[in-house]
Amino acid sequence: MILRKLYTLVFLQNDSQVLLGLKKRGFGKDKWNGFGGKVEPNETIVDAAVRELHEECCVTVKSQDLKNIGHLEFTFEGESTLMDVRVFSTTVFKGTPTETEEMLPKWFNKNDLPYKDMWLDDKIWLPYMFNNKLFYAKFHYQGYDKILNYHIEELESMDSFYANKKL
Ligand code: 6U4
Repeated sequence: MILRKLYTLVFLQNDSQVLLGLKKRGFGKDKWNGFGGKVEPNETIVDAAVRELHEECCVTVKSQDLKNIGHLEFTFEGESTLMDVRVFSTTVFKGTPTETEEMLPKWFNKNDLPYKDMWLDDKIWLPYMFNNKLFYAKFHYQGYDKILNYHIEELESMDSFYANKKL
């Protein structure tokens, strides 16, 4: 039996840059990543995305400004959990990204990202995000530094993807 766990992942962008955070603790420590975390019981996915972004870098977004642009699934050899990660993006936000106990935020040029200190899968799907393409991708890892296999596809709409997907 696979246990599916829901997570959010939010990217703030402008024309040339994207905000990443250096994770200071927990899963993905020392990697540059988007902002997000577990969806708590009794909150919607988008509300979790808004909450985690604020908790991790003190930036405020309105839920209606967050665009769901992708769906990621991660499994790890020998583990029964599937990480179901809902990816969001926005160019509209309030506040200055500020370091917290969990994340050190920094703006990067989209064509000069610190890929060697990011999850290996990011370089496979981030180009979809930067080219405004919706995507679904799944990755099967051995440990945290090796992808055994993966699949990625462009989607026409997230709504029709979720309507057809059994979750
Ligand atoms: P706590 O218990 O508060 O430390 P929480 O913040 O709820 O945890 P966390 O930080 O474990 O959750 O969430 C993991 C974050 O990492 C989510 O935003 C999803 C993201 N993530 C997981 N695997 C990823 C991967 N391979 N590539 C990527 N982001 C990933 O870019």
